[in-house]
Amino acid sequence: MELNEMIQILEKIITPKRLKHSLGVVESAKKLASIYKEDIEKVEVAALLHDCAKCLNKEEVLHLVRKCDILLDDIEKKETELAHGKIGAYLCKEKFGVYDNDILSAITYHTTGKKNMSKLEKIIYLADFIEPNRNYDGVDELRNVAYNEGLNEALLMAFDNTIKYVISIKKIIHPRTIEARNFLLGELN
Ligand code: DGI
Ligand code: FE
Ligand code: FE
Ligand code: FE
Repeated sequence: MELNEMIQILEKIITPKRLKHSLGVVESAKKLASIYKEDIEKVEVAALLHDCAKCLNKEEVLHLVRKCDILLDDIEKKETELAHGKIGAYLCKEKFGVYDNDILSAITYHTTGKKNMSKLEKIIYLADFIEPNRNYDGVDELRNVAYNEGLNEALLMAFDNTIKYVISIKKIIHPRTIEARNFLLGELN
């Protein structure tokens, strides 16, 4: 399927704002892919589709999970926001004809990260944080590190930001987020 056709389907299932964000992620992810030598076509598809399940509500998520044998852990069932990666990977196959396991994994883990991430997974995780429409304290520094210092250095900052944010709103930190950060510290030294 061509990217334009994917965009036409996305327009029906996510909001205009979410589509704008997704196109921003495509832009940032392509930039990272050219710096860090990753397959541009995989990066484009993963970035464009990463949030395809973001606009489903909790009922829709739980309905799909029951109907389609999608396995969520207890935390993902409780905080369904954390499930939009797994659901998104399912929709990639069902609605977009995307079966590439590298792409599906990058989408599955784009919210929590995981230990031992591939380059594609790291690029999608980071591009989600630094795309041009994002605006939060520290975003310019994160962009600078991502584009000029290294994927792992930027990724550690992104995990630290996320973990602090999740603590500040008193929500459960998914163990994958912690494992991702701890594993990364090993890769950095
Ligand atoms: O879908 P996006 O908004 O573009 O970005 P995302 O998929 O990275 O989701 C970000 C949200 O996920 C953000 O509100 C923080 C939340 N999040 C990330 N890791 C965790 C988490 N929320 C909880 N409760 N626990 C986590 O470990
Ligand atoms: Fe997301
Ligand atoms: Fe993210
Ligand atoms: Fe996103």
